[in-house]
Amino acid sequence: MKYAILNGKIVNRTEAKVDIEDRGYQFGDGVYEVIRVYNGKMFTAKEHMERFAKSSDSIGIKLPYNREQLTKMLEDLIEKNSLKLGIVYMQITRGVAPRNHAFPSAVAPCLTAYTKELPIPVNLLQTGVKTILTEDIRWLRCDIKSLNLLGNILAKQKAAEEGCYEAIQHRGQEVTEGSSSNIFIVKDGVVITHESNNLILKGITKDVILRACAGHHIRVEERTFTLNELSQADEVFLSSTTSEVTPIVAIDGKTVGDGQPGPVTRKLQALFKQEIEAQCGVL
Ligand code: PSZ
Repeated sequence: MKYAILNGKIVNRTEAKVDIEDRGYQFGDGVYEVIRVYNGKMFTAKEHMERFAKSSDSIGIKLPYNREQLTKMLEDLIEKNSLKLGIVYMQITRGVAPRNHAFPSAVAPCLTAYTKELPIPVNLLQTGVKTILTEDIRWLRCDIKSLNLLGNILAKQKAAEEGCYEAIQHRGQEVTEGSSSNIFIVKDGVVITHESNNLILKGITKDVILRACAGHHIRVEERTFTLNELSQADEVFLSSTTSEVTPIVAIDGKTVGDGQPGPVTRKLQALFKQEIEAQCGVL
């Protein structure tokens, strides 16, 4: 990556530095987005811009650019970096101010963005991944895509230490979401996933999947489900911007179904690919 965005301007990557008193650095006082790029085009860009605006609005950071300007800025960055397949990361913090928990008055927010090359994880999509269960210890506004990711990081690290790809979080008996993904179960042909409330991030991949279900007469229940339902599921999968629709084949060492990605998961992977190709061209 040769170039990055610093406060609305494309600069050399090496010049994109922020102050040690930036509130993003001191307090995690900011929000972010990760957008997938296929064939040099952003996938579901509009939805990501909307969520970015919503996250920043919910913590009282006023975006210095509108969604069209942000989109154009990221498109220019993708072009400058000749990115074909990867991600673009964008974040905004409340800005630079002497340390004090309360919001500083009249400080300019700090917007940064960069790109990263990233292949499609074809192997994981085909074979599926192993997961662990862990108690969800995060705050009660998981709908905000906050820079504060300690709960998520600790959950992911626990998974990594057990040789697993993802940690499935639960509050008591109720499954919420992965450390960086939404979780779905399939039971008797019905796709079940946590409703989008304050306890999870309203995944954009999740919404693409739910729209695909609606368009193909696949029944959906958006509701909380329990650890017991998870253990009895025919199929389990996760979704995220970079993991797309990834089958889950084991949870805490216990095989899901017959240990192979199931038919509904496979179907949703195919529909997801169709949607990518409709927006970004043939992969
Ligand atoms: O590259 C990566 O590892 C990524 S890119 C996006 C994510 C991870 N995770 C997004 C996410 C999340 O962090 C949490 C807590 N829940 C759900 C999701 C899925 O959101 P979308 O589908 O919008 O990426």
